[in-house]
Amino acid sequence: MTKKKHLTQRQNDRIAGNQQKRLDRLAQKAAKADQQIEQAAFSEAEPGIVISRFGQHADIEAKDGTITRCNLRRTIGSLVCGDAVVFRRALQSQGTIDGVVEAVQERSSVLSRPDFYDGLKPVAANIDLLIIVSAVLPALSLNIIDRYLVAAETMQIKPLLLLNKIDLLSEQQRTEVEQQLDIYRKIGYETLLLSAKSGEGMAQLDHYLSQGTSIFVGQSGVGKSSLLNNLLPEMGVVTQEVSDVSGLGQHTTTVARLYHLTQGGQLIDSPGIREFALWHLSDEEVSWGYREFRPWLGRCKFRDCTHGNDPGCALHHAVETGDIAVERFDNYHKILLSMAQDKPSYL
Ligand SMILES: Nc1nc2c(ncn2[C@@H]2O[C@H](COP(=O)(O)OP(=O)(O)O)[C@@H](O)[C@H]2O)c(=O)[nH]1
Ligand SMILES: [Mg+2]
Ligand SMILES: [Zn+2]
Repeated sequence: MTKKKHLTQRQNDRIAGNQQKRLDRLAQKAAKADQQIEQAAFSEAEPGIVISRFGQHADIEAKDGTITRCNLRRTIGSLVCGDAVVFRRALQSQGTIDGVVEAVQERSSVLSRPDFYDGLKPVAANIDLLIIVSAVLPALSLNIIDRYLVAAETMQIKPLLLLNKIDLLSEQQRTEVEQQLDIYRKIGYETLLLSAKSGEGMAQLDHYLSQGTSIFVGQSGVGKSSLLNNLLPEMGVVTQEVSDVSGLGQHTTTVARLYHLTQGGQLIDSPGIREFALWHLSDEEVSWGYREFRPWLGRCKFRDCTHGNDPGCALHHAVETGDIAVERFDNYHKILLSMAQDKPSYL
C-alpha cells in the first residue's frame, strides 16, 4: 500500500501562486472591459430598447431603428429583452463595443420564469399583453388556462385568451367551447377564436398586437410557432426551434428577442418562457390570482380557512350562489395541490 503523498512546501506555494495568477487574470480582464468603456468616446445619451440580451452585451434599438451592440456598465443590474434604456454610441468602434448602456428605465411589467436552481429569473420587460394560446387539439384544458391566468394576474400583465385551430371544430364542439369561454368572459377576460391554418380571425389578432408589446404562451402543440410564423414569416422561428427537439439540449436558442410587426406592435419571442410553472407562488398569491375570488377573500369564518370543507367558507358560499364558477374553484384546488408536488424540496 502506498502512503498518501504530502505536497512539499514548494509545491504548495506554486499551487497558491497559480491560483493567485488566475484571479489576477480575471480581474485584469474585467478591468480591461471597463477601461475600454472609459477610453471610448461616446456620443450623446439617447433612449433605446433592448432587442436581445446575451451575457454582458445587449442589442439596443434606437428611435431611428438602428441597432447597436452595447456593453453594460457594471452598475446595471438586471437587463432583459423589452427594457427601455439610455445608451450612448461609441464614436469609434472599440473592439466589439459599439456603444454602452448607461441606465435602465423603470419597468411597467416584468415576465419572470421560475428557474429550478436560480429562483425567479426575469426574461422580458414592459409587456402589455400575455396571449394565452390554447386549442381543441390537444384538448382544451381550463386548468392550464387558469394557471396562465394566475401568472398573468400576479405579474399584472393583461391576458388575452386565444383559442387556435377553430377550423377543426364541429358546430356542436364550437357551442361547447363557447360555453367554456363564457366562464372567462363573465369575469372580464377577453377571448379570441381563430385558426392559424385557415387565417380566420387573424385580422382581429393583428388589432390586439398593434396595441403594444405582446408575448405568446401556452402548452406544446397548441400552435404558437404556427402563429409566430404567420406573423413573422421572414424570421424562421420554426427552423430555430428544430434544433431544440433534435437533441441538442433544451437550453439552445432560448434567448428572448423582440420583433416589430409590419401590422404595428411588437412581439417578444422566447421558446424558454412559452410554458412556465407556478411553484414559486404562495397559496395566498394563487387565491388573489383568481380575480373573481378577491371580493370574498378574508371573509371566511376562520382566518386560516383552506376553502376546502371548512365551515363558513365565503368562497364555498359564492360557488353555491353562482358567483364563482365551480370549474374555476375546482381548478384552484388542483393548482394548489400540484404546486405542493412540483415545488423543489429545498423551498
Ligand atoms: N388544423 C390546424 N392545425 C394547426 C393550426 N395551427 C397549428 N396547427 C398544427 O398544430 C401542430 C402544432 O403546432 P405548433 O405551431 O408547432 O405548436 P406549438 O408547440 O405551440 O409551437 C402542427 O402540426 C401545426 O401544423 C390550426 O389553426 N389548425
Ligand atoms: Mg413551438
Ligand atoms: Zn374559505
